[in-house]
Amino acid sequence: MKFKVEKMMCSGCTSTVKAKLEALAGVTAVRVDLASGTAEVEGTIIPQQVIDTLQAAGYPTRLQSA
Ligand SMILES: [Cu+2]
Repeated sequence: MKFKVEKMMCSGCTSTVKAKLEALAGVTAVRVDLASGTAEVEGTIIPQQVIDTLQAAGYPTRLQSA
């Protein structure tokens, strides 16, 4: 599934986002793209969990495509 992640400004942000997502149970792969402000997540996880995790880290997030 793909998410739109707001407020990622630098490679430090993308590293943080990637690490937060990789730490979630059920996630098998994460790709974060700074230019488009998106994160792709593979695995068995509910979208709201991704949204809540990134929101808590300071990055407003919404589901872009399932
Ligand atoms: Cu940053």
